[in-house]
Amino acid sequence: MKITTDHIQISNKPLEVSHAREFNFLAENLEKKGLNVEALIQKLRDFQIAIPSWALGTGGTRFGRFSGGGEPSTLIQKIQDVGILHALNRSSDSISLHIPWDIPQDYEAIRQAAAEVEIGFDAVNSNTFQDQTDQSLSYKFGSLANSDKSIRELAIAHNQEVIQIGEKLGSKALTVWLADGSSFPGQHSFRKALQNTHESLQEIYQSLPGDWNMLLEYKPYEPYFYTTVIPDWGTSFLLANKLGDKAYTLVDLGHHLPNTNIEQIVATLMTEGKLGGFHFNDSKYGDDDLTVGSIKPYQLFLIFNELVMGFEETSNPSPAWMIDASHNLKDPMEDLLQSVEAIKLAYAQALIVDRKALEAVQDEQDLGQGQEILQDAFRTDLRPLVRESIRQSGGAISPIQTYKGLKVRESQIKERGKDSKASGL
Ligand code: LRH
Ligand code: MN
Repeated sequence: MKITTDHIQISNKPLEVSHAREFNFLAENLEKKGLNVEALIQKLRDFQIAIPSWALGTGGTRFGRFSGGGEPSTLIQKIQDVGILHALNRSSDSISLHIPWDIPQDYEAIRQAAAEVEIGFDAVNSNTFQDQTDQSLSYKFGSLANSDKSIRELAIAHNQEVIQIGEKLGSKALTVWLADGSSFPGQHSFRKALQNTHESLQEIYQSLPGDWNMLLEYKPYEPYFYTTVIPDWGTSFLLANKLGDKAYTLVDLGHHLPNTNIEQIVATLMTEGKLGGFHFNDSKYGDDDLTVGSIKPYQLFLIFNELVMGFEETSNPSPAWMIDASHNLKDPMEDLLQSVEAIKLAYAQALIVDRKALEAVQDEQDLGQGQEILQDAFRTDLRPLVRESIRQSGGAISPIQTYKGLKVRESQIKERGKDSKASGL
C-alpha cells in the first residue's frame, strides 16, 4: 500500500479546524513567552528519526511470539513500510539495516524502492551475536573478543562486509553492538577480552571510509549474564577515544542498570564530543525495548534537555537518531508512530525551556525555581506544535488516526498474508 497526498488531505480535512484552534492558542502563549514559533516548527520538521528494519515485524520473547499478520518479509517491503511511516509523519526519512537480516540482493532495485518513498539508509548494524547457517566457526563464546584469533578474524571480516554493503546504499555509519561477554566467573580473562576487542575494532576502524563514523553500543548484560566486554558508557568511550575521531559512543536507552542517570551520561559524552547516536526505546526493568516515552517520559525530556543545551554549549556533532524497539504486542507501525511522536514531543519540550532563567536560578541555587522552569516546559502540551510541524511538511495531523483510518494493516494482510514474517529478532 502506498500513502498518497490525497490520502493525507482527505484524512486531515475533518481535523483542520480543531487543530488550527489548538495550535493558534498554543502559538499565542509561546510567543508571549518570547519564543519564535516558526523557528521551533522548522527545528521539528528537520528532526528525522531512523527506523530499524528489525522492528517492522512482531518481535517475540523466549516465551512466545504472536504475529499480527501482513509483516514485511522482504527488504523492499520493509522499505515500503518505512515509506508509509514517513508519508504519515514526515519524520522517518531513513531505515537502519541489520546485516545479515537485510542483505540486499539487487542494489539498484533497493535504492530505487527507497527513492520512490523518499527515504535513505542510516547506520548499518553488524551482527556477530548469531551464527549463520553456513558459518564455519561459532560466535558462541564471543566474536571480536574471542580468545580464538580465527574467530576474531571472521567477525572482523563480517564488519568489513557490512561497511561495503552500507557504502553501496549511501549509509555513513557502522553500529557495532558487541554481545561478547561471560556468564560465569572464570569463563574468560576480562583484560584479554578487552584487548582483543580493541585490536579487532582497530582493524574494522581502518576499513571505515573517510566520511563514515563507527558507533559503539554498550550494554550491561544479555545474552551473557555475568559480564559484557562493553558493559557501560565508560568502556565504550574509552575504546572510542583509543580508536580515533570517527569512533563515538551510541546510547541505547534500554542498556542501563536500574536507576542509571542517562541524562548525565549524555551531558558527559557531549562535553567530550563523543556522543555518536541513540537507540530510543523505553523500559521498566531490563532491555524491554518498549514504545519510546511509554514508561519514563520525564527521563526522555531530561535527556533532550541535555541534548539541546549540549548543542548550544559543546562542539559535539549531531548524533544519529534511531529507534530500537521490539514490538511483541502492539501493531509495529502504530508503535513506531507513537515512538516518533514521543521523541518529537520531548525535543519540543526541551526547546521551550527558559535557558537564561534556568542558568540564573542555578547560580543562585534556587532549586525549587529550577524545577519549576523545567516542569513548566515538560507540562506544556506541545502536541499541537508537533502536529503543525508534520502538517506543514505535508504529513497527517494525526499519523496514528490516519494509519488506522486507512486500514493499512488490513491491506498489508490482504497483500502479504496473515503468516508473512519479517526477518529480525
Ligand atoms: C542489542 C540491540 C542492538 C541491536 C539489537 C537488535 O540489545 O539493542 O542495538 O543490534 O538490539
Ligand atoms: Mn540497540
